[in-house]
Amino acid sequence: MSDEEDELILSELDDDELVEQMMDDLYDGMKEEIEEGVNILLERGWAPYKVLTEALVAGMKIVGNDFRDGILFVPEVLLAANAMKGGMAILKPLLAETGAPTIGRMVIGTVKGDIHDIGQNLVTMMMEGAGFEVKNIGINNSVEDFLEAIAEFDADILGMSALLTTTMPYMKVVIDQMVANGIRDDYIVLVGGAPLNEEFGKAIGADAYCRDAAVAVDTAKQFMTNRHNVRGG
Ligand code: B1M
Repeated sequence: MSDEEDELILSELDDDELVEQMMDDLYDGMKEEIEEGVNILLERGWAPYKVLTEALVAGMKIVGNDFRDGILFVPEVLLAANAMKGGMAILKPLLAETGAPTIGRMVIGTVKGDIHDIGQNLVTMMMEGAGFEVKNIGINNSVEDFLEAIAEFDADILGMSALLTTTMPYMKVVIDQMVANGIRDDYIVLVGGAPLNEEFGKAIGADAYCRDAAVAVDTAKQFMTNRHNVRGG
């Protein structure tokens, strides 16, 4: 690395250069630099959601592509994920700061066999920011984990996340068990994760597939409104 690069001062970069640099830093798993970049963009008046999507999520997409193409390997991707989480931790309270009244309760978790949690953590943050109460039960959840959590938390919505083509069929296992227990229609079931699509969501009996966290918020709001209308009369 040259002296010039050693002396790079993030706060001296303009917005475009900084975002580009943050993508490089995310790629290199540099958590402190990511945290600093996030803080600088916020100080410059960027909305937390803009920082999240345009710097962090966009940066993670590049990591994902190179992981797919065999350029990056698990240890590097773990470091990138750790750097991303550092940035998300700063944004979390800001996204949740709307002071909106609770509009619904959701349990969310990644399905059995799957340990990817960045996407569902992001959905959690955005849902909380929109006024939902969310219980995030983490990774690698069995049918029993999901069913216990929705009952205990008195959830309106069950959200399931899967990032692997090998784990996404487990969502159907959960939904089938809900049907067998006669509780399927008591909950709104939303599913998401990179390998899913709308067709898959329909095929497994979910209420909706959510492409990203913003869609998850809109979809959840829509279903909650319909639910209240039905209940109200
Ligand atoms: Co993994 N991994 N990974 N990985 N990993 C993927 C998913 C992969 C696509 C990479 C690739 O090849 N391009 C590939 C899956 C291929 C496939 O199944 N077809 C893959 C693989 C193969 C693996 C391993 C098998 C690798 C190995 O060991 N050889 C292994 C499996 C581990 C396991 O789960 N059992 C593995 C491991 C890992 C790490 C541990 C290194 C790390 C995870 C760290 C962590 O999460 N704490 C990791 C990562 C980081 C990725 C990529 C690079 C990034 C995922 C991510 O965080 N994206 C990923 C590549 C990719 O997705 N392009 C990849 C950012 C996040 C914001 O997006 O999660 O899509 P996403 O969430 C979005 C939407 O999908 C949606 O909203 C979110 C926000 O907008 N959404 C929901 C998600 N969940 C939702 C739930 C909802 C609603 C919306 O409910 C209502």
